[in-house]
Amino acid sequence: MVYDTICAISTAYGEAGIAVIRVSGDQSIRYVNRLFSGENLAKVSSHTLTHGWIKDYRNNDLVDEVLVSVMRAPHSFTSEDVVEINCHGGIYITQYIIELLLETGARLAEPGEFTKRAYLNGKINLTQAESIMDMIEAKSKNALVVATQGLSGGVAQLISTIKHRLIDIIGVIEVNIDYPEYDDVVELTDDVLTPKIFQLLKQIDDIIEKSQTGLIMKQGVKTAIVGRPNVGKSSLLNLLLAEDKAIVTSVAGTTRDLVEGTLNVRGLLLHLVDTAGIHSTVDEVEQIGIGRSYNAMDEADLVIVVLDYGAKMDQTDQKLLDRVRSKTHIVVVNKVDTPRNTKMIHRPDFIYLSTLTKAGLEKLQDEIIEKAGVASFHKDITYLSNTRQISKLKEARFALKEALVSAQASMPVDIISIDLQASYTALNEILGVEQTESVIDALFARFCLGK
Ligand SMILES: Nc1nc2c(ncn2[C@@H]2O[C@H](COP(=O)(O)OP(=O)(O)OP(=O)(O)O)[C@@H](O)[C@H]2O)c(=O)[nH]1
Ligand SMILES: [Mg+2]
Repeated sequence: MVYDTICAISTAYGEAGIAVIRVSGDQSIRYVNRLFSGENLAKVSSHTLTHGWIKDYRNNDLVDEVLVSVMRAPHSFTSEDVVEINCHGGIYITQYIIELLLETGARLAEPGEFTKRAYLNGKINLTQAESIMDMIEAKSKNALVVATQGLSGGVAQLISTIKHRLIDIIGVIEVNIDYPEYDDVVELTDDVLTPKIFQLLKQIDDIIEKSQTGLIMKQGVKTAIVGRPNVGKSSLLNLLLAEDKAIVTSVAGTTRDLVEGTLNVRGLLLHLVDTAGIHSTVDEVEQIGIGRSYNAMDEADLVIVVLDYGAKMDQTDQKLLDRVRSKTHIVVVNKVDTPRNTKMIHRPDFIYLSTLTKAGLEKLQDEIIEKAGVASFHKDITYLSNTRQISKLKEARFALKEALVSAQASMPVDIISIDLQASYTALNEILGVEQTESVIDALFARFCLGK
């Protein structure tokens, strides 16, 4: 299928050394040639860089000195003729060149349209397209690892393996010829279908379970630091961030609003929020701050409750511990460099730490990795980390479970077959094999411009 020719600035908006303007479509070389002064781009070899000038063909004004790369179909990102203009990265220059391209007949690309073309032209499947976005958005090495697995086809391969096993099961029903000895339906469902479906369900369950790790690696963990005033919450935030971000004083009630920061703990992204110390107060400002502390705690994926080694645990500490019991949490007992309060309990699951001497910091980092559920993360495992893909896989699992129930109840095989087909359709949707136009449009609209 031939689409119209699109153009966009592929680099970020703003002033920079260079900017890249990308043009894709069967007219791209002709359109750029119109503004280009230098060698005839229609004659240059594919995948070469040509030096020249962009000229305003309306008045012959020179616009910019550029390097132009030509990548001919089908060996380009979109599978179409692609021309990239490397110009100087000025806001005016780039807008000027885009304006000229639009005048020649190109159309401004929509967000994600280049990647959408790559998908529509069969260059990449949907999981790969989604991975490109994930790569651009990756903020840690492991998030990038997960995304590159998708781009290099690991996720598609994983889904294809499941698809093949499912086809095998559907085949048992469709082509009973392989099992001529089973002229009895009950025997066929009991001996062949049930164990095969069961095995496949186990494999899908495993992928879905691991996808949680993939998701966490991609998105990071929202972590709230809570506790009574003066226990050292802000000191802990500063220690973890290795930066004096929050104000620390010996005055109780120093932090009155949320203080946020993001850090990388052994490849895991932690979105930290330091909160106002929780206690009962009549101060209106503090009350509002404490309300925010509770909200931050409720919204967090992980809560770090800080206690003071030199103080006796009181009702507020106890209330906080009760509140986080059902949440993923870590209890940190801070200020271990000071004398222990005799009433401070010792528990093996508490982390004893000093933000002053940094004693216990490594242990806390270990515990964060453990509690975040990513201790088993391994860069060689393929993780699903895209919520659309995961929800489709869950759909496939649901239909397969229905098929299992039917098989176990020795229902007629055509009933089982309907569920197996539904499962198959959901798997295809992960890869984008059977995808409606509106879903595709919505999906690529999330991309950035010029990608
Ligand atoms: N000795 C010692 N003092 C600490 C330690 N951590 C924090 N402090 C001190 O404890 C006091 C309170 O620290 P902050 O970090 O401001 O405590 P906070 O929990 O944020 O307090 P609020 O914001 O008021 O709720 C400061 O004087 C810190 O220097 C520690 O590990 N050892
Ligand atoms: Mg504080």
